[in-house]
Amino acid sequence: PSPPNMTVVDIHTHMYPPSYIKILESRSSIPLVRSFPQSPDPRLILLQAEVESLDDALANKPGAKVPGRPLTSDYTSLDQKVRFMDAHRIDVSVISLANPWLDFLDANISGNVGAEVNQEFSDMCARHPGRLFYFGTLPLTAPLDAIRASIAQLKTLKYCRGVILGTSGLGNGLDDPNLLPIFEAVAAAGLTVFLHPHYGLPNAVWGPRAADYGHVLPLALGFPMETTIAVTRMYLAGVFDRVRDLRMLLAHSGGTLPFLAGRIESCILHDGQLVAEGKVQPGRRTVWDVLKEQVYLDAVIYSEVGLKAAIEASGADRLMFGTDHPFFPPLQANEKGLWESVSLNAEAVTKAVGEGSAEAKAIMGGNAVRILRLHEE
Ligand code: 5CU
Repeated sequence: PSPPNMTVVDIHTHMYPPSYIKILESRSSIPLVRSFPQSPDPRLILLQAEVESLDDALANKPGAKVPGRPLTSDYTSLDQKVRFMDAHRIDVSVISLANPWLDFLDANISGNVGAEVNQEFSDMCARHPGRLFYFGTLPLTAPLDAIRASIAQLKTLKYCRGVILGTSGLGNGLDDPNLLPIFEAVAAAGLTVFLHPHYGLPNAVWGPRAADYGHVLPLALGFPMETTIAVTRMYLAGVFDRVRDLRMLLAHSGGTLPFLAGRIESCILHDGQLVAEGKVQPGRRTVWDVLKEQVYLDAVIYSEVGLKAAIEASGADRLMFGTDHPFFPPLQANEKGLWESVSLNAEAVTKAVGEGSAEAKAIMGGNAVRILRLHEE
């Protein structure tokens, strides 16, 4: 158990259920799972930035690096998830399918796969009542009716508290007007959107020496910029005003949104086109307003500097602790099975708001219990 008077909730923690792994094993383009003689575990290859190393390894190119990341039982086993929670004194986890969700599935199968995956998550939560909740997954490549049916299914599933969403939407991003009915239906169902990156930035941005830098550039910079751009596009398209009940939890403390909100606002105020079109009226809701009214941020930023910006932007009552388990495992196992990626995030909370403070308790779990209604079964 966590320290007295403190419930620890992890709202950013992923799994790939067995049926999903089977799909990845059957694929020949990313995302896929493949075994290589150089690696004891199968490899999970997800990102566009990993395609070159995948091709080199498949072609047995001399000096080719083993691509992707090891697919350990941490990604697939519920028992392992609960062991991880116990080792890190996490009382409750809100689990979600990891990227790239159902984004790559053909329209004719994604509705059924989505229904199966969402039911698997529900069944996993039912095995640990009160300790596990989840964010479901929408079959966004399926026809609109199937997406609506999925939202209706998720609304009835006892442990579901929201939907995890990437930035591609129906294929044209989250400012796509065709996505508005989906956002409206999700909001009306009382489901929080957990916005998570996957696509990063185009590979060319990382330059010709990208292979020398491992996964650092796409993960540390590409992921947060992707989130920042997606939410800014939504803001500029007026999505938050059109769907006032929409609540979005942004991964990685909102990417760089808390840091860049002032610059976004200034660019809006100084944009001749927007001003001429009457889009910059006095009394309009600013990015700052949306951050405080419709956005929640996770606390997965690994440093008190980023966390303080998130607190300034959205408020300590809108931040929620997360781990990003099972990504970022320790490279060398330690005897207690503790993960540095977890302690960095927990320490950032302590350093930002003080150990044992009311804000620390809220960020570590109280906010999640209130916002995601985790006291209700
Ligand atoms: O290490 C990675 O690639 C990832 C990923 O794909 N998704 C995620 O949530 N965290 C890290």
